[in-house]
Amino acid sequence: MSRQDTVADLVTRAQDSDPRAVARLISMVEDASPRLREVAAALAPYTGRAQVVGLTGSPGVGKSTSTSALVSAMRRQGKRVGVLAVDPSSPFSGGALLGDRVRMQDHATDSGVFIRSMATRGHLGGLSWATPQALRVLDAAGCDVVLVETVGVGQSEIEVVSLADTTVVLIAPGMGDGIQAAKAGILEVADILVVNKADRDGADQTVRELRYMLSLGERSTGSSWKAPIVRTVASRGEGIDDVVGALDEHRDWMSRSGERERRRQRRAEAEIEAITLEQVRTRIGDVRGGGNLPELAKRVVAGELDPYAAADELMATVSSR
Ligand SMILES: Nc1nc2c(ncn2[C@@H]2O[C@H](COP(=O)(O)OP(=O)(O)OP(=O)(O)O)[C@@H](O)[C@H]2O)c(=O)[nH]1
Ligand SMILES: [Mg+2]
Repeated sequence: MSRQDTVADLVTRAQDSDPRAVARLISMVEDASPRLREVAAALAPYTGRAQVVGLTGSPGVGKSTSTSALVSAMRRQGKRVGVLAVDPSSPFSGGALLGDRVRMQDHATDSGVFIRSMATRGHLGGLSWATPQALRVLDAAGCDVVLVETVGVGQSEIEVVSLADTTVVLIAPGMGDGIQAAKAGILEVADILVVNKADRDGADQTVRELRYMLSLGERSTGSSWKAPIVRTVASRGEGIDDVVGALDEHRDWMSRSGERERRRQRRAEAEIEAITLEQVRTRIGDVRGGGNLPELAKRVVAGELDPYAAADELMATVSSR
């Protein structure tokens, strides 16, 4: 693949499911290549088709195993599937992480599956910036479903929710995981709850706890969607068809109820906001290197100007560029 490939060529080839073109486009958006804008513009007409499914849950709960099993089940239905494994703690990117590579190797030679790991550490705003662009690439490449796996570390769970049409929260029996999830507000964002490792003791208890806690929450949400609780043994593929069924039901409900449009509208708003903030930061950075920031600061120190008024002046310079 030469550097001279035009963006339009890459997009055409991605649509013909050329994995190298897909990988190249994702790298371009991830590295904020100078051609990022061109890529975004070229992708825009082909996006909006894929169902974006976020999978989240504590480390080791079985997200990658479940993702891999879901890919197999969806491939049997003839769907094209994209997988984005987002690791907010890792600086490594590009190839799959070792463990995931092992779990995903069944799909490595399948031309209907695109798998990509992304590291978001060091990205300003974490998931909010690079991941939606990678999603657009997979969407434009004709994926029917894109599965986004994120390790559950606080904020990233909430971020994956804002990306997804459907959010799946995985919980393992015991360890008070269900209660922890309720405390962290994660149950509220779950469209589908999966109790994985149902081969372990305590699965019934966890399902009961979750059902009870969901019933408490139902009164306040007012939504006509009631999050189902599905039991799985992902490592043996058990219950995976039930998850696929729940995903299909949720997708249908989303389009019927208008919730899909509402979520996508919010998602686009958040995306525009993130890009704008990034641009403002960059321009303020430019201002720092020779603009009027030092002068404004002097006047604040001297008591001639309050910091809010100074910020207004700085914003005026930034936005007039
Ligand atoms: N007993 C049992 N083990 C499982 C099941 N599903 C996954 N595992 C095992 O649990 C371990 C962790 O699974 P992963 O799929 O890597 O979990 P993960 O949530 O992706 O982990 P991180 O990405 O590190 O957060 C692996 O050893 C799996 O084989 C299950 O249903 N039952
Ligand atoms: Mg994993």
